[in-house]
Amino acid sequence: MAIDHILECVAIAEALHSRDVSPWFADGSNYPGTQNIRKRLRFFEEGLKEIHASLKPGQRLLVEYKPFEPAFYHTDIADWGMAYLLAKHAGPQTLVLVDTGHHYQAQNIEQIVAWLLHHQMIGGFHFNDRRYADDDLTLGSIDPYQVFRIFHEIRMYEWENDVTADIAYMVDQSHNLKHKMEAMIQTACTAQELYARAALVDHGRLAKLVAAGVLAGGRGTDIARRVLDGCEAHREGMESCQGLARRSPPGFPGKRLRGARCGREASAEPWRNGELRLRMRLRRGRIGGLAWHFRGDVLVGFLVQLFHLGEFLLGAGRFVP
Ligand SMILES: [Mn+2]
Repeated sequence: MAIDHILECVAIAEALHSRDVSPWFADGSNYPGTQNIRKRLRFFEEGLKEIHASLKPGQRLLVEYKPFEPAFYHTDIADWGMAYLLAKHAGPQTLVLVDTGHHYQAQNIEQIVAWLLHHQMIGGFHFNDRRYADDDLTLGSIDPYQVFRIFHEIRMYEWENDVTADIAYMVDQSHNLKHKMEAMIQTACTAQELYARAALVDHGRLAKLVAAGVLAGGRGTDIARRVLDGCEAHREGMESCQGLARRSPPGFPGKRLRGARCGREASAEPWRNGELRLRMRLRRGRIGGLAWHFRGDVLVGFLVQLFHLGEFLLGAGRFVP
């Protein structure tokens, strides 16, 4: 019956000009000894072979794996290796599908992707994000770097081999707390952004750095130096401003703390003195004949405190019985 159903899916896919058929095999068992694992494996091998025989030229059958759920003792296709072997056994139009939520904690998904790329056995993705199990959360909401690393492996493979990997990028999410359209737009935008980031990597330069063995230490050192440079510039800037403040005539803070001067002195790199300028800039004006001035940071601090006070009052009103 299950095979008949998939054969019907293959026919429908052909009628709809859908190249890929991606069945979800939610099969397994919940207790040891209740099923013959090897017998089920043979059923799977025979079934997939039969389905492969029904594929039209150009159609692809994608085999998805998952370690647990809905079965909690064993699933028939529990990991990428099992999916790979089944796909190889079924025939050349069968490939592996990677659902990013179908892995154990801390599993190196990009390594799996790299292996499947190497063997030209990756057919597609089901994108989603996860924290505990197959949470089906919005892509990149928990670990955007994971998605970047996957895209990086793909782009690296394409650069090295001068090909475009024929991968079906699909989304497999289930949103219970978010509007589904909102979640889908977030996922599509996140995927595009992270793919663009991976596409920006200079693979030629990266390969040279890897070959020279300077990447692991060099990158960290460079970042550490930049951070220290920034701290140093900030410290110098603050000292020069304090010095100006001490030298200026009393009674006129507007002149005493003119931020532009401090900004220029610390502006070896623009990003270094952003905070400095915010803190030290003065604005002066005249209302009804009264001279007034304020410091930007004092105003911002006041507004933040006001916000917290409001938050506190609202919270107190809501939660105190
Ligand atoms: Mn899936």
